[in-house]
Amino acid sequence: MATLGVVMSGTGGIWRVRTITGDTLEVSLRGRLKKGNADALKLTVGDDVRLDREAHGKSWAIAEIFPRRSQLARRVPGGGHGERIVAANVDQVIVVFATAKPEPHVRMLDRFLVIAEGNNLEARIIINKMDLADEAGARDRFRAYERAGYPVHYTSVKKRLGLDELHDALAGRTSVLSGPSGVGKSSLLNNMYPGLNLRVGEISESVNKGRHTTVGAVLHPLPDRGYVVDTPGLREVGMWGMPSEHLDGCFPEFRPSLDRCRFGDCTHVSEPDCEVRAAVGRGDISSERYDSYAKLRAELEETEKKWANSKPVTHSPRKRGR
Ligand SMILES: Nc1nc2c(ncn2[C@@H]2O[C@H](COP(=O)(O)OP(=O)(O)O)[C@@H](O)[C@H]2O)c(=O)[nH]1
Ligand SMILES: [Mg+2]
Ligand SMILES: [Zn+2]
Repeated sequence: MATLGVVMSGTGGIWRVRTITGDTLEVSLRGRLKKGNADALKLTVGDDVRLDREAHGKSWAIAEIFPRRSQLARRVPGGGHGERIVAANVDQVIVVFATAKPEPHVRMLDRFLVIAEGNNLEARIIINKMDLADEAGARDRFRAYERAGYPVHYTSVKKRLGLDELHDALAGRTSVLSGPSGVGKSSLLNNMYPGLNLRVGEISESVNKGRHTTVGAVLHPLPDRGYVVDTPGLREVGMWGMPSEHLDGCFPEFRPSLDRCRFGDCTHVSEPDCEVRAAVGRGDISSERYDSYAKLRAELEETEKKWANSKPVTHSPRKRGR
């Protein structure tokens, strides 16, 4: 007997899978799919799977992982090599910040957006707690993101602002919700989907503290067929060794300029006749976004240097591919 399902969460080798009939089963992974096995795909939240009933038993096991249409990956915390897949089959990344309490951190916002772009995922932004802000000021502050092409939702859970539009943007899609704790992610979801009953005011990171195996993300099915992935532990979010020369393409508003720099491999930091810097000078690219680019670029180059030094000497230097 077999059935199909989607992986909702996993800890310590036990996976919670929601089947197509709406049941939630706790299952394990068939041996030949386990990591260490050469062609095994590392199972993650959002994966579509086939479950088989164990012979002579009542329990089910994951027998097949279907190919992914997309994924969200991040670098392993602690600066190690490799990447961790946060979620599979993701349609969009939604980055949530608040106008205040906590203050928005635009560098972190830019970092999340680069991660979405680097994974070829659409991104949108939520600016919550609009009840604590002057509306015109808040919209001004995030105008550069709208100009870069990101949809920006200005919301307030307290005043119930912008929630219908946000609800529409989530319907029927798999969205990864990320952002610092305290900005109102759980409150937003509870308000739009009262059945979810997520804890408000709780730091999700602490849930898994002290455990050896953690598979951070949790997939929540939505009543209108979409899914939302709640991701703990994004404090350590990194850029999983993206090649530094790909970073400029992860800033959508830079793209029209990239072919027009004098040098084809322009880093847009100090080269003459750089069209990106010219666009910053004209005000076509926001200088804050450009500063984020320069900072992230330096960070990626630093990482590349470290990784190059730690490679075995028998290997000739080679560009990291994906
Ligand atoms: N003033 C105001 N407070 C909010 C709003 N949304 C959430 N909060 C409060 O912000 C705190 C953190 O909310 P929570 O949903 O747990 O944030 P999360 O950590 O991002 O999931 C709670 O005290 C909420 O009541 C809002 O729109 N306005
Ligand atoms: Mg929360
Ligand atoms: Zn340039």
